[in-house]
Amino acid sequence: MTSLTDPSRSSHADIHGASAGSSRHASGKPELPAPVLLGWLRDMYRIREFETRCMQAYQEKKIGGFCHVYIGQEAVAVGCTAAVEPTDPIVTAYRDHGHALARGMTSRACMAEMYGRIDGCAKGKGGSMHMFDRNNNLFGGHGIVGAQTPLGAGLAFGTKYMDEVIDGGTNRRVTLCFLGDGALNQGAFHEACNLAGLFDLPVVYVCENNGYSMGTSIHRGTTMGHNLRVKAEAYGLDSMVIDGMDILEVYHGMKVVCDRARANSRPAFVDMRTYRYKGHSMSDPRKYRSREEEEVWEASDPVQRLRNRLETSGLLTDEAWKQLTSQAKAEARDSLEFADASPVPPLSDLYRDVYAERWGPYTGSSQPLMNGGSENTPSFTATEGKEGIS
Ligand SMILES: Cc1ncc(C[n+]2csc(CCOP(=O)(O)OP(=O)(O)O)c2C)c(N)n1
Ligand SMILES: [Mg+2]
Repeated sequence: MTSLTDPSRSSHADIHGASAGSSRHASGKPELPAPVLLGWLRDMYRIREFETRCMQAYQEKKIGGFCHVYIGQEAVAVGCTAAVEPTDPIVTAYRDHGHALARGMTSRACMAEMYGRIDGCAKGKGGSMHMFDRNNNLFGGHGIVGAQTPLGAGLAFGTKYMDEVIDGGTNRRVTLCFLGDGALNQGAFHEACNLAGLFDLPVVYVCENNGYSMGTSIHRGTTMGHNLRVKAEAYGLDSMVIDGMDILEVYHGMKVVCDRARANSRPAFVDMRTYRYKGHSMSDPRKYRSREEEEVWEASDPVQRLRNRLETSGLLTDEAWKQLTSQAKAEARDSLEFADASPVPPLSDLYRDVYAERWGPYTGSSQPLMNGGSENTPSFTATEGKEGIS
């Protein structure tokens, strides 16, 4: 099967190797090589172009169902993904296109999924909110607010169990579990934090605090909105506030948090301050906030910030920027054409990849039987994430 993984992303070995052995800025933060920074700029821009096209395709009714774009928040997915290894599990909510592309899913597989077509990452059965990529260790894409937070604890439990009980402590992993600020008020999140604290689970909860849960501002709907760290501290989690509009802050902050979680097998919580430029979903006219507020956030745009930084330091020429943007535009256009040409799944697919019978009783090695679809084996084994989805 053709690879659905983008082969041209920045290599994790480059990034982590550099931060381990390079010179340091006056700030004490490790210097990062130019190709890594240019790769991040490219990935953030690719996500933005991709989603701009998604919005157009949605208006043309090529995409159905719900669609929540990530525009404005790109530094979070790209910076966080760079701070962990490709083998570390990631799970997120429904605003998930950025995470999928940052993790290495191709824009073709992502767009075909948006279109509900057979070449989509979930064979067209999931749509916008359910980006899954098992070989890149992306475990969704979840539509119920907060539902992914116990899954994050479960993934961390799974990797810890495999590491400590089965593999003899040789392959420590850390799970990244993204959630919106609205999910802070779900009981599931608090249960998950309690278990993570109790069981020493290596999971980092990244709260993408964009200030709104649909049309409700965080200060109207959430206690201690000005200091979310106290919620995590109540469960014994490490915590940090990070400027999610600056990819360097995201990367460096997350590197510290994730390395610590991995080394100590302890959970952590990050209040990642960010902003979504567009409405909650495609049908939101954003009447609950002012244009002035939006402009303040747009002035600290993550793509422009990194671009300016690279231009000022002579690492990005006008020509290179033009090339980067035109490649990203071409990639997004290509994904639309690919999705349009991909077949609609046959009706018989309704009965594939569903459980054939109830799973149980659990014997320690049993797996649920799947009806006519792929084998349902757990996978924490992907290496560099180059295999694509099988
Ligand atoms: C349990 C549950 N309640 C309500 C909803 C409806 N709903 C969908 S998105 C959303 C807002 C969540 O906001 P937030 O967690 O801040 O994420 P953001 O959209 O800002 O990324 C709500 C209430 C839902 N999907 N699930
Ligand atoms: Mg929110």
